[in-house]
Amino acid sequence: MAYAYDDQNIFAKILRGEIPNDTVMETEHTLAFNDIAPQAPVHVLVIPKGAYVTFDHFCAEASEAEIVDFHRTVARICAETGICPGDGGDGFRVISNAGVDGVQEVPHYHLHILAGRPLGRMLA
Ligand code: DGP
Repeated sequence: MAYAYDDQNIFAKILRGEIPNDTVMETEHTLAFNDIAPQAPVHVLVIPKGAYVTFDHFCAEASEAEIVDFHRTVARICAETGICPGDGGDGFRVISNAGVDGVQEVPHYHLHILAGRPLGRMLA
């Protein structure tokens, strides 16, 4: 695996405080903020603070503490937003785009949380 991290990407600038963001939740290893162009009533981006390009890069090289913190943060946001089916919410989708075929726009690993409307069947 050979990933070169571009520290001039937009999310790196957000992490350095060079670009403002609408923060939803922040932890030791993770930042979550609202997407600038929301595709649904709930559209939150969750990013690790570390320099990882894609899902596979993150899972291969991040520490267990970072990986657990990241996913617990995703789950906490879903719970606090009231979208978890197990708590009576209407559900959600989590997506991570990677590379050219995944149409990844920002080369800093991020996960989209989408909810608040019927999202349709999406396999492609
Ligand atoms: P993608 O890399 O294709 O998984 O999607 C990147 C997302 O990032 C896209 O939904 C739009 C969002 N985005 C791009 N620039 C900014 C920004 O400056 N601020 C915020 N909050 N979101 C951004």
